Amino acid sequence: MRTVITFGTFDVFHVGHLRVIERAAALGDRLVVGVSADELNLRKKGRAPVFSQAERLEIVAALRAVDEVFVEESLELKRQYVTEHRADVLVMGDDWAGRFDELKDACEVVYLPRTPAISTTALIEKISSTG
Ligand code: C2G
Repeated sequence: MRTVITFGTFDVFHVGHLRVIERAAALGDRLVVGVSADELNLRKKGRAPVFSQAERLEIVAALRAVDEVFVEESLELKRQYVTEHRADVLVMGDDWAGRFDELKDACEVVYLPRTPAISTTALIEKISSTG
């Protein structure tokens, strides 16, 4: 059993999120997803997500590719999450390239290319500029 773990906010869920989750799942037998806490977003990005942590968890948990979800309380707890969930592979989009290389002694670390031309920030801007 090869367990894959990935992390994200997954706010205003879009196809870029879906693709990274599906590609992560394809790298193993079981996919665990850490969904960032509202508090973590406030602290790191200075704003609350559009969708609450409970809503984001519910959406991600409903995906066919996802076996388990949990709340990611801190960016600095990656090693603990990898150990707790017995992850063999950590997957992130390549906007995070190099950022988790220190975990390579605990698991395989893979950065996947992001889906171009789509982001939560761009979607929020697009929606707020129409009408
Ligand atoms: N992503 C992607 N293509 C896009 C947009 C996002 O592949 N066009 C990927 C990101 O690279 C990431 C995942 O989707 O792997 C989730 O993206 P975000 O919700 O923006 O997550 P982020 O706020 O970067 O994660 O420990 C990480 C934290 O949870 C924060």
